[in-house]
Amino acid sequence: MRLAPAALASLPANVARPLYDRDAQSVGIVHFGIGAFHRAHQAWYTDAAMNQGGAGWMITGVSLRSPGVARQMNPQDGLYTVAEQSAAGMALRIVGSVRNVLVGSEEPDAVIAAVAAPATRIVSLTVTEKGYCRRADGTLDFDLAHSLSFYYFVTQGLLARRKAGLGGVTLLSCDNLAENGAKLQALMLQYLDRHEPDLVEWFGAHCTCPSTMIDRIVPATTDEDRAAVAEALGDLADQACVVTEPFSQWVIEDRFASPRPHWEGVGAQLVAEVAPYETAKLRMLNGAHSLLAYCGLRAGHEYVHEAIADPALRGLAEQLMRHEAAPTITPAPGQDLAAYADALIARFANPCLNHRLSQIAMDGSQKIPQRWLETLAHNEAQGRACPAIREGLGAWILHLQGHNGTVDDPMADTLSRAAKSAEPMKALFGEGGPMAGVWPVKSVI
Ligand code: CS2
Repeated sequence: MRLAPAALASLPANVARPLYDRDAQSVGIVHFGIGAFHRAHQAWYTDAAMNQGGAGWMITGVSLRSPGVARQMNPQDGLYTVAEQSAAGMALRIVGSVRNVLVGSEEPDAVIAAVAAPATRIVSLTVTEKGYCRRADGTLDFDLAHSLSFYYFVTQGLLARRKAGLGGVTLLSCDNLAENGAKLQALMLQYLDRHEPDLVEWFGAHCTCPSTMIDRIVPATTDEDRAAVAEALGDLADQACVVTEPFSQWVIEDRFASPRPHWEGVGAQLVAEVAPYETAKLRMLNGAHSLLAYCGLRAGHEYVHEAIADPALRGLAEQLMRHEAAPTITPAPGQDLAAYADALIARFANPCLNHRLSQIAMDGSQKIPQRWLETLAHNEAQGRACPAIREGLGAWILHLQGHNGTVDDPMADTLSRAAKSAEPMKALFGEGGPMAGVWPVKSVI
């Protein structure tokens, strides 16, 4: 038996399920990149908002290329389980906010129609750092941003909206980039300027791109996870389940072009200024994650909880968070960076979450600038050294040299070549190097 609407009534009593009539809801959100993170985060908040009575916020998910998630979710009518893992056990909730999943490469017209539908108010994204198709200097790479990118689908959908006399949408980036909203807006404008210059003004007048800080640790789902969830559901298979930690945070700049779900009623923070939260999260959480990933793999560990239990690595993570990243951040009123570091250490130590270091080690070229180089550049300007980040960069170079197996990164070939040269730091970060981008750092070369 497979999870489906008809199975909801017979689930074990401890499994929470949607409290709203799913069939009566229209789709209000089109989401690009419906991976495990979105399912445990934005879709989960949106489901909670509909549980509280909000209406019309079902989600059409889009995978640009891979049919995998569509094959998992569509036969289940979009239903899936969020399993929160902690020492207290597994807390299960069936999320009902996903209506369907479209695959861009298979049904491009349906994706465009979803963006163009009158009820669509929000187009959100978790396409990962590399999905924004940026060059090292931060500008749009037009060769990557082609007809199978979200830029194309969003643009075609917006053209149809304008033609039909409809309003714009809010474009909501939920990826780990600094100032993700402003970046998305700038990149989108570069795309429009090149491909649909007539739409630039309309876009400016009818669409907004708020920034967000998104946080929840969601390891890639494994077959063991699926087996454990199936058992907890009373022998019901769920191909789309996600396993995550109890903690979750979402800080959103309150600058929407159109109505939105009442996310603040279910734990999200709607604020005027996201930057202090986003900066702390990227430089402290993600910065420490990447450090644990490369140094942890070098030391022979497999998971985050193992790396943080290693005293030397824990010391490095503490050094990075408390003494290198925190001094570069101006906290918002009430934001306590020391307490934040304490909480992060405890979250990393969750032994019930098998978060692979190799998952975090992926796509270093896309992550390291906002996680480490920005911190390094700020400290450099103050004449302060960053020994933990230096150590991390050394471990990344080993990784690029093949120490941990195949390098998974869109720039793998160029990076590996530079890392194998006689002076790898110089070859990577020096003038003309692949990492000599928006955050030039001198102290490492
Ligand atoms: C991780 C993040 O994979 C990675 O690079 O650092 O996905 C991290 O788990 C999330 O940002 C936590 O919110």
